[in-house]
Amino acid sequence: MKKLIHAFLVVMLVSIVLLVIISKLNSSHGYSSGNTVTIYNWGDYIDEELIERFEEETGTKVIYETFDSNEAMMTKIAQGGTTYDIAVPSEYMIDKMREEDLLIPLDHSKLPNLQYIDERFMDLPFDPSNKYSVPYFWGTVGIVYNPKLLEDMEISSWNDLWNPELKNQILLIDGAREVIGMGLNSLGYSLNDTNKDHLIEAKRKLDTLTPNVKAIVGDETRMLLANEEAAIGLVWSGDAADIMWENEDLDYVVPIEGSNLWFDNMVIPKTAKNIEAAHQFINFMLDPEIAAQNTEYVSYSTPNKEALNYMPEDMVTDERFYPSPELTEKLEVYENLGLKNLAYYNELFLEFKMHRK
Ligand code: SPD
Repeated sequence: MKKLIHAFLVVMLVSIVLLVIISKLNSSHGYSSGNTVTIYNWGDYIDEELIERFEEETGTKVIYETFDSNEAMMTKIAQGGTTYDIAVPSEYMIDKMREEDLLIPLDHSKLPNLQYIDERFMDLPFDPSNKYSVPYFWGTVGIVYNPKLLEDMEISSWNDLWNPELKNQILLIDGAREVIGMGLNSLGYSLNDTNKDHLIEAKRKLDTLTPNVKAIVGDETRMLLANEEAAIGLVWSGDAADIMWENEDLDYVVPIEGSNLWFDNMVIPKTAKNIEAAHQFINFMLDPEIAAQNTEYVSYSTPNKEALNYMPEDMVTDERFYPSPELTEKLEVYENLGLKNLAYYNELFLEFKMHRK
């Protein structure tokens, strides 16, 4: 028995020594569970050099993961089992996450750089007083097109996409709200319509677009359009800006019937383990010079009005990506339509995708 106790004590001692060595090794690299921050963001939505800079400046290691839709992001966070300290949902999803008690209120005293955000992007209906969220990027949904491939075809309306000459030429965002929204807008209905007859009508109309749809894709859209493998894309404005930077022949238009104005904001989900570092990272991204560098890299529109002073003139005066308040007022922001309606949008979108096969 004595031998057994002795062996047990030796094993315990060795384990403790090993644990101390491992934790010392981790902290000598500057990392321990206390100084990591885990970020969950859209794909291609940050200049990775800034992640390194944040790590160097603060000694906090960044773990970075990406998602490609609001729905996928929310499902993962709601399921639990993750330790995201920051996520970047769009407006309607922020409202939904708040409703489902998935967000932690922000401590504004730790976000002094919030002063640089343009008032137009603060205190919006999906998050009054910015209790839970801080603006990251904003933009529109529209059509990027290649006039060279389209000869003289005019593209200014959603309905132009139904032209039979566009067979197999269109790429669509893999997003239920964007695609069903396009169907609704093309019929003159609101992007937040919940009338079942209107939604079915929009889905039927979308089914007739099928011959023109080459693919429903995510971040690959940019490469396919820039390489002229398709002539048209339903895209978020920042992707259009990026594609047009790669291929100057392309252009971007927000259709005459109207479209979506969206806001992606940083939030701290309930899954957060390092709330202090989350605030630090958010404040870092709000610094005007950092925000300017990130904007130039990502190509989306920044809500940081001070950052505009650090950016190239031609970028900030391009009305296609910094539309006037008069134009943005005519666009619609997605509303949180509630669980049942959002599920119905998803169901119709899935049926539309199946219809293509
Ligand atoms: N590649 C980054 C894409 C981010 C776009 N977010 C837009 C969401 C609009 N609801």
